Amino acid sequence: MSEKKIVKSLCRMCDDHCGIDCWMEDGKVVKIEGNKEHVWNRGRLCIKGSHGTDMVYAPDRIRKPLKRTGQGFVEIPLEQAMDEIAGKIRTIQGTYGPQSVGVWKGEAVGFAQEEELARRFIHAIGSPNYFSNDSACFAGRWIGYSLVYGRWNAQPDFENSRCIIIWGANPPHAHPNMTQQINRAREKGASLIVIDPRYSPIARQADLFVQVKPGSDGAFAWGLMRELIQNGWIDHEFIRDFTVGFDQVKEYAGRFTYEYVARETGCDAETLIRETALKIKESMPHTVVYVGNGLEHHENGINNIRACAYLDGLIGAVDQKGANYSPVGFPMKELVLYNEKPLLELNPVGRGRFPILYHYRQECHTMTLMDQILTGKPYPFKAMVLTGANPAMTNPNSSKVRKALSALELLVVHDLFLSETAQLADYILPAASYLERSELHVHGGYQTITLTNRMIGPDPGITDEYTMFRELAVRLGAGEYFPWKDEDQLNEWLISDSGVSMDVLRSNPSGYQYAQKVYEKHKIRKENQEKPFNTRTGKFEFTSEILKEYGYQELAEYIPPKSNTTDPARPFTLVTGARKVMYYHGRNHNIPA
Ligand SMILES: Nc1nc2c(c(=O)[nH]1)N[C@H]1C(S)=C(S)[C@@H](COP(=O)(O)OP(=O)(O)OC[C@H]3O[C@@H](n4cnc5c(=O)[nH]c(N)nc54)[C@H](O)[C@@H]3O)O[C@H]1N2
Ligand SMILES: Nc1nc2c(c(=O)[nH]1)N[C@H]1C(S)=C(S)[C@@H](COP(=O)(O)OP(=O)(O)OC[C@H]3O[C@@H](n4cnc5c(=O)[nH]c(N)nc54)[C@H](O)[C@@H]3O)O[C@H]1N2
Ligand code: SF4
Ligand SMILES: [Mo]
Repeated sequence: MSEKKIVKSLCRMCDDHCGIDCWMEDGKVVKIEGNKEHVWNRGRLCIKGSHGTDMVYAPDRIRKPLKRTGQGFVEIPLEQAMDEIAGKIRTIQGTYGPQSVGVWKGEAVGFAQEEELARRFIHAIGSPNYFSNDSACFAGRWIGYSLVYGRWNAQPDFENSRCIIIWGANPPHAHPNMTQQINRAREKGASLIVIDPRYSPIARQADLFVQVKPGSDGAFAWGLMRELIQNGWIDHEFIRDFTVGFDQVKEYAGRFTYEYVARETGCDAETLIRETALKIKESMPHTVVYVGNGLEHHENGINNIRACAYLDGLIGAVDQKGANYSPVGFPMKELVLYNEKPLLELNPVGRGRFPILYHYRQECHTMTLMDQILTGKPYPFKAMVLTGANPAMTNPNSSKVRKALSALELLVVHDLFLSETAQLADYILPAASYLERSELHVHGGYQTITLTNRMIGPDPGITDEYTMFRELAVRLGAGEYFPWKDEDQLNEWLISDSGVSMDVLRSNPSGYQYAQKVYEKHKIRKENQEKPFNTRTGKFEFTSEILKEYGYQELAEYIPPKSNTTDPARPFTLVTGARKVMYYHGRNHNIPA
């Protein structure tokens, strides 16, 4: 008789982590449905999620380690692959120095412990060179907001919002759950303003569509600030008690007249700034300003994002109901080794050129890496272990990326498929899919933690993220940093200071809410004589001393983008991104459905 059951877990076909019910029959997942009890997606799935089995059981999935030879790739046993890779890393580090090796985690294995494992591994073996997809993604937004807020973790509280500003994002294709939250707020009467060069799917639903030229968002944000300040539609109390640099903001905003903003953005600035400001005023402070990928993919992106972040402070929409809310984090133990082994003397790649990226994210710069590999300057870079990423497709200037990755003495790729990047590898290690791993995930906005379920495999030869790094670290003499037998033991250690046990997590497969929502925590911290914000001044920083120290402007200066030209021979600007719901960057193109 065949055994049938439903196992709960989280979808990982994208970073949204929807709750799923996996229908199992004889040890195989036969169907995936939405988990109605999970607070995040409440039973809904997108087309990627409901077709997860098509990826996990795809006929072209790599199931055995592959080694490049004169005759192409050949299958080898896992032990042999690990031994050979570790041997090569040891030789390369011996010849060129410990920093000649790096690790790269991609979007498929981002956040929480998987990202930290990559950081831990590379520091454990003596190199500071951690790279990720975030150089071309979230790092820009994270730094922009962190410069203003301190270490930023805010979540948009769309559902309680009265006014939603979607700025360079397209949730219907990129974030289905966010879209549902926006829809629920709209049903309760919230207004929606969309700022985008493109008449996007979300723009079609908006009350107000602000069509700006690419990269000119800073001008619109500053124009909006001028309008709010001139009308007095600002939160004087928040500004007085919790911010630094308001006088400079007021002065600088004065330059952003309707005429100037209209010229920069190409939109009817007077009407659109007035109408947007009015909607903000009517809903203050329950306004969410949500910034997406559209801003970080342009020149001066961080300052344009900072200007958007300023709006939160001006109108007091900080850690507020219906605004950007800063959840209480789950007290997970840290895997990173930045205190123990910072390795700054080894000159992390790109830190000299992009010191703020390193200062805020302890992350190296992927685009600079390509030049360093090709020139050997300032020092030789020879080996990379890459997991869950496909930079030959997703990093800018792909022909240069391919050239650089091909020039490495050792490229190891941990993936499910023979991606464009894996095709350049010396070794391909087959990776466990999300149904073959067990991890901890926090849904910040709901302050809920979920333990995912390893419900199948993995087959011998396939490794999960922890095992892959552990096997290499042990062979490289860094086993002391990977003492846990497997990812289950690791998970147990990660939550061991939290007061929440594995039993609690196992008995709450639809997520365990570890904290209640509390708004305006900066006020509570102030009363307790603690720093209200995690910035150097303890305030919401319109101006940044740290930037000044690194030789940058302390205010979020607007610099007109070079793409913004009046040259009639160059009337268009290329913007990329614009996701489709069924694809995920380079993924899913091999799935017929
Ligand atoms: N289905 C699917 N979902 C995904 C992904 C995927 O590949 N597929 N990727 C995931 C990842 S890693 C990320 S980071 C998120 C990204 O998700 P979002 O942040 O929502 O980004 P996009 O969907 O690319 O939408 C960006 C919007 O910005 C606009 N834009 C471009 N340039 C500018 C500009 O200068 N100013 C303004 N205001 N707008 C501009 C584009 O026209 C586009 O409508 O999506 C995630 N979700
Ligand atoms: N032109 C342009 N380029 C962009 C963007 C854009 O908008 N326009 N967006 C940028 C953004 S926001 C991002 S985040 C990056 C993303 O760039 P990448 O991080 O390179 O993301 P993916 O293309 O999704 O590559 C993920 C790889 O992981 C593999 N994979 C899938 N599941 C697993 C797993 O469970 N384990 C492991 N180990 N591997 C797995 C997949 O097969 C795939 O080869 O792209 C950036 N590049
Ligand atoms: S949005 Fe789709 S792909 Fe992303 S976690 Fe949810 S179901 Fe999976
Ligand atoms: Mo991204």
